[in-house]
Amino acid sequence: MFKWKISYKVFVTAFVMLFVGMMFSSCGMFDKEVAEAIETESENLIVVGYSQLGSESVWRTANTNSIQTALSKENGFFLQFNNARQKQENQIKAIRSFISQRVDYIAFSPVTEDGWTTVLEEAKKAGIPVILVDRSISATDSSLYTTRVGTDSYWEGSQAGKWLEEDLKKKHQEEEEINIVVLQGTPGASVQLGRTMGFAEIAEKHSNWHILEQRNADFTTAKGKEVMEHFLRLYEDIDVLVSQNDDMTFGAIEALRESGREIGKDDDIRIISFDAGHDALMMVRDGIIDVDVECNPEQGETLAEVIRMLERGEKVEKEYIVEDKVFTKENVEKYLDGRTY
Ligand code: GZL
Repeated sequence: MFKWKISYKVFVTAFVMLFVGMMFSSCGMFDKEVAEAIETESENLIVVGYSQLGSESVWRTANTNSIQTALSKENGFFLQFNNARQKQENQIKAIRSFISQRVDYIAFSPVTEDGWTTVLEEAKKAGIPVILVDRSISATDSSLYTTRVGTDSYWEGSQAGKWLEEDLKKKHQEEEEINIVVLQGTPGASVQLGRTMGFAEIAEKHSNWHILEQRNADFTTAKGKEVMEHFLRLYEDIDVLVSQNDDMTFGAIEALRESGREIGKDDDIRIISFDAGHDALMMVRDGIIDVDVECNPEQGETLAEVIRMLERGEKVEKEYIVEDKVFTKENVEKYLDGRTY
């Protein structure tokens, strides 16, 4: 059966020309140049519908900036950008609207890893390639997306565990009882599951490590402070805080300070954070955060390059992992100046 697949550009141009024509034809002023300008405007650009999961953290802002900068008109893209405000149903609505607009590509950062099969099957049926950015999905049918550009959250979690092993060894504390609390990110988010599992699998190797509680703090500073206050009320002796992003870490530090806990001294609570944004790295330099495992938000360039490869008909990998580092007081100084987020 012949499949109608008019591209976004043709669809928009036809609609706009009709609208503009109706506007001007009534007064005989239909301007051919206007229509041609509009057609030119969308004609030579790659149209990308992007659903961003929200704006919950410093990291997300940097990630959004990176995507909007890379997918600019000057770089050959026409970007339809939607902020889902942390709601999966908003992302699904946005993806459906991109499908009806017949964009050339759909890209999105899935707020949680489940619940995408139906809408991605609709995109597949419409013949629109889908690219995951940042987080991943649990869909068993990997043909539902072309590729993912992001980071390895399991690796990040295990780096945190390995740092704690080394730090305890360095301070001859590997035999001591270690009480740990964990501030987790959004429930069901692939990054939260990966970091949790990566750290837990290291912790399981040490019978003297005790994860007292892991609790969701939504990747936000406010929630991070609230949950840390809860931990401080419940647990007398906390040796390590694992906080799955810098924003929650900032909230936890506020709670610790308000509770009178001394932080930044050698025998204080160890603070392990993730993302490694500039402000958090200043705290690493000052000994307040002990280690910060980077999660590079600057994924826009890689996304743009992958789309260009697809445009040229080239084969792409199933995954593009952007490089992460682990920052401690010993190595952070030399990275502080050059950072862009
Ligand atoms: C990481 C990203 C996470 C960051 C948080 O891949 O999805 O979401 O760690 C952000 O800061 O909110």
